[in-house]
Amino acid sequence: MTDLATIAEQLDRAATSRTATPQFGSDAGLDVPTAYRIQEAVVAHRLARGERPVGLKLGLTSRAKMAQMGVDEVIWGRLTDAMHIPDGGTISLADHIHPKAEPEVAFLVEGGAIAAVAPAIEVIDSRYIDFRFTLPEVIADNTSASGFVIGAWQPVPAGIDNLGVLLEVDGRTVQIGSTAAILGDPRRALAEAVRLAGAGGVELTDGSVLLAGAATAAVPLRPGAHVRVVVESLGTASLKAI
Ligand code: OOG
Repeated sequence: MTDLATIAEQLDRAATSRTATPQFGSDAGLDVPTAYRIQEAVVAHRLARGERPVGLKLGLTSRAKMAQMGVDEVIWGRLTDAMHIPDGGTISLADHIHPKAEPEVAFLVEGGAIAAVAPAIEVIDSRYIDFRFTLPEVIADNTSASGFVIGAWQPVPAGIDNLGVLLEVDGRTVQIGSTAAILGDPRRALAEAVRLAGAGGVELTDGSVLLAGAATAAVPLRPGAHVRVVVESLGTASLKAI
């Protein structure tokens, strides 16, 4: 059984040195509750460097993502201010290991309810070699969280359970999906996040952002790629990889 702090340090070092780490394997004896404690310790390294918590993300909320990653349980991770990329902004590939983009819907949480919604892009960057991990391993790695772009916040429309979602790279559509892929209706994401994170003693305070999980599989970011997410009725969010 490897010590929690050692695993957390190894994952933090992989992120800061942009060098993927091997999986910990079954000898590490990781289970899900332990993995969330490691995640907390991994994020504590970021907070110690001055980052601020700004919200939570869900992962593997769609069949497409579960199938892509071979893991079939909803997971959650922590977002910090340093992960925020302005809409239309750039990300430097040199600051990442092997980043991928996925189309999402973001919620602004106030008073325990969804106050606004926005189209979003999540940048995931597994700290494990080849983006391969077990369920506890990806949880320990803060569910691959690396960056996020949020488009313009919108008032909550009457229905967001079946909006078309496109992921475009350089103007070409590379993934097509629907918000229905996100737990059947992305609004469920709030209840799931409250339940899952609450079990870990973490709350969505006023002003928190919640990323509801990808609607389609993720696509690798290549140098110069211009990525745009279009969510029907909500608008767009974009970034450029340099
Ligand atoms: C895990 C994180 C997946 C999502 O939205 O499904 C995720 C991964 O695929 O590396 O964030």
